[in-house]
Amino acid sequence: MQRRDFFKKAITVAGSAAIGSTTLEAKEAAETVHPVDNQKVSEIAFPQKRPLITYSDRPPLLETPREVFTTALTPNDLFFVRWHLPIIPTYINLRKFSVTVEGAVKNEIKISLHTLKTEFKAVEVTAVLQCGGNNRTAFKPTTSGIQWGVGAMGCARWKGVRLKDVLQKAGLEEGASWVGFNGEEKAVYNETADFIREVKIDEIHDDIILAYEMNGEALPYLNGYPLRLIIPGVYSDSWIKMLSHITVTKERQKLHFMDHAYRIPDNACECETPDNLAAETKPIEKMNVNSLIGYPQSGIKIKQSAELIVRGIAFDGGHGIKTVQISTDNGATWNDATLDDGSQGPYAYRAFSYTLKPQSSGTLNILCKASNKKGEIQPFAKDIKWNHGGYKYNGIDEVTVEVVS
Ligand SMILES: Nc1nc2c(c(=O)[nH]1)N[C@H]1C(S)=C(S)[C@@H](COP(=O)(O)O)O[C@H]1N2
Ligand SMILES: [Mo]
Repeated sequence: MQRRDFFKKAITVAGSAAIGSTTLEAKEAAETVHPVDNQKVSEIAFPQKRPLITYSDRPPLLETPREVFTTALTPNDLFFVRWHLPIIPTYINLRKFSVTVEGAVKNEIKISLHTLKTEFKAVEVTAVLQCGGNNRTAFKPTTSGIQWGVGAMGCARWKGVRLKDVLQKAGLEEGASWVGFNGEEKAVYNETADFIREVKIDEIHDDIILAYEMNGEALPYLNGYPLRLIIPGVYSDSWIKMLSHITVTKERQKLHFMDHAYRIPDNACECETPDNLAAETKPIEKMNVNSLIGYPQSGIKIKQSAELIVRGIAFDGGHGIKTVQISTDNGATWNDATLDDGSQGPYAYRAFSYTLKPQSSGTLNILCKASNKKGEIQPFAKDIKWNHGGYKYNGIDEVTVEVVS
């Protein structure tokens, strides 16, 4: 891609993301970005990150390259990044930083990071953080939003305190039903909605935590330092980063990012067509079953005489992975891959491997398909149902390599 072109694209995406996902801007982004030539690792690294696939630098939109997905944990410095608003504080004073719990609570409280770490029980959970728009480029026709490839996801071990314990400290008022979460970043224009997401109080469980550590280190700045919400099993749009305000309400608030974004058709197939959009929508919420081949990557050459170890990861919304299967005959027959021991728990990636010996030289397609303990199976890419936001893509993954004798 020409340098000039690249900047033009970067600016268009940045502009649209900065202003928020009004239909017009989102549409503009979809029309201007060409997914294929965007799938390149940048030469520039952001703080605490190695170079990543870069869609915008303001706000930062960084994708993890496919080859990283061969292990159950994703390194912090390769973990993808997504922000909606561009003015992200570059300095957090930990002496002053606190998370405020306000609204329909008995006592409004401000809790410092130090208090969270010393006066609340520390808990840990390993969980996949996946954007609802991960692999959006696979939808045909193109849908609006960031044109992510396969790497708008990652899996980390999160450490922090239970949301439940923090809410209990403030004490809920009678009738309290929703909790809203807001981070420290700001929009360019006052008119732009804050990125606030809400969770239903009766859906809060012990694994929903306010995390201050990721894979044994303080959260990286771009992944929400110093504190973020972790909701295992659901898409990451509500995993608010740089969390500073928790607002309890009795009624649902009217919020742009709850009412207009991150919603899918509220019908049995969760699908629609561009000419006939669904009248009713619902939040995307629980993740469906999914898997990805991290190695080999499409385009590489494999020696026919050598064994090839296919590696990748599989996950779902917490029911647990049952099988990962590999096909080398375009889905006619399937063989079980070997899964890791699953000791990271039901919300984590399961790393898999499968050893194959190419039968002949020429083009070889390798497909991988996961199923979960609830009986859900990934569909073939051609059977994926379309939705206008390009959410929840989970088509069977495929890479194509060249076998040489
Ligand atoms: N404060 C804040 N938190 C946020 C967002 C945001 O824009 N601001 N985006 C959400 C979305 S849509 C995603 S996909 C994840 C991305 O998390 P990551 O940047 O750590 O990968 O953060 C979520 N939390
Ligand atoms: Mo997202």
